[in-house]
Amino acid sequence: MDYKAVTNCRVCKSRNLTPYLSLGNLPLANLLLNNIKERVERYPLDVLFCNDCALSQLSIVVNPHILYDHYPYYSSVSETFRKHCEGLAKTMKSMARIPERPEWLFPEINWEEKWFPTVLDIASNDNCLLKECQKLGMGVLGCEPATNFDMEKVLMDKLSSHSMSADDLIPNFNKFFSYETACEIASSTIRPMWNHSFITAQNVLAHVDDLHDFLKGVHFLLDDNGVFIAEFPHAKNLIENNEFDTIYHEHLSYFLLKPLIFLFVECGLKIFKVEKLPIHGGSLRIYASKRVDEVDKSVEEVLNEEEELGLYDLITYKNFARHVEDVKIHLKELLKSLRYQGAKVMAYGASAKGSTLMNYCGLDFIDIHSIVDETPSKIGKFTAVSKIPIVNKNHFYLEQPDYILLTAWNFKDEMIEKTKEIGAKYIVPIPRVEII
Ligand code: DWN
Ligand code: ZN
Repeated sequence: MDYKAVTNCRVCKSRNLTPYLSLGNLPLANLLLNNIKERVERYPLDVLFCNDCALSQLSIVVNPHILYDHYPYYSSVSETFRKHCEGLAKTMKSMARIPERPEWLFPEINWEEKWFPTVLDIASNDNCLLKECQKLGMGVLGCEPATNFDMEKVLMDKLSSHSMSADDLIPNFNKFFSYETACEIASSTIRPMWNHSFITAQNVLAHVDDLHDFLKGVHFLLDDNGVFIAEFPHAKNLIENNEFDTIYHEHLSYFLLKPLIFLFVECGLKIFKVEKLPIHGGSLRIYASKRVDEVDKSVEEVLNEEEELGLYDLITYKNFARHVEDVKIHLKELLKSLRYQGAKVMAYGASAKGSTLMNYCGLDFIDIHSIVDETPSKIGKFTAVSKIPIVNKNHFYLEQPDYILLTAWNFKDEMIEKTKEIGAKYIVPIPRVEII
């Protein structure tokens, strides 16, 4: 079976789930075709609201091996994201406290300068974060189930111009993270988890079906002074900014802080601080530990904000669902009128969210000439169903488009900066269709 239906809330196990948005039967967002005749499976893309804990979640779970055994998305392609990771690495370094043992072990050493923790990054992708941690001297270990990253590492390093010597190689557990994987990591000699270590999980919680098992693994590996740091798109931004294109089969959950606090407590972890980040259309970064003396006021502030915005009420989600269709109507109208004018429209970013946008709106190669993407593994392929060719950045200069649709609008500034000399106008689809 390719997928299973969700009957109980992933966080609180309630069966009181109400569907509020259906985007139709869509292909998997990161499925790219080698040729346009390939057969493409479609899966229902419907979102449910848990009336008990306010978690939004998809109505189905696609077999993760289909989604992730080969994963074409490389985090390092975006300089904005690399800088974001650099910031997180520096934050961890500044939080690292020397454990007691080294001080008495070698009293002549200045441990404040010399002590660096080990960072285990879950779903480490192309090591974007771990490379930044490594630059600061930290011990690093990745856990990434996709098999393609090792093979393409050299190519990616050239691309991101952050060269890697053999000494810098980052050990990776080629597995989905779970309690079982955590036990293997703990028993392995590959890189021991040290006292005061960090476990990071950027943009992975939303992809996990069994969150209890995942956090059991985190709890098992984390020592009493360790910190778990997770980042995920905040469902507040999904609703407020009409970011419906971030809904696709990989994203099983759309998190508010409230259900996560409940979940973490159940798993023996306490969230002690929350930060709002602009990355990926607006994300939260949460800090959690086993032992917490003081909870930062940011936790209460975010909870209050969620409540004031009505994010714990079903009606808010039903209203959101009504706005989603506006984008479809306006984008289709705009592209149709541009076609009648003879304008050439290309897109920038063969992103997963671009797949939802184009397939939900029913766009194809007649509306969009081609999509530029700088990820080597995406170039030369075609988007599923919409059948739009993915080409390298030189094609902007060859084709001289009149308009560029920003299918990765979350990296708008970086993309405009990189293409401004082309002189095209930009179509920004989210939160509403706009030309700039
Ligand atoms: O959770 C997920 C989110 C965080 O990232 C994953 N499921 C997959 C991914 O979603 P996405 O594909 O919608 O993300 P991005 O990062 O918005 O995709 C941007 C695309 O554009 C990538 O294919 C890289 C490409 N790109 C580029 O070619 N040049 C991006 C930038 C910034 C550029 O300058
Ligand atoms: Zn629930």
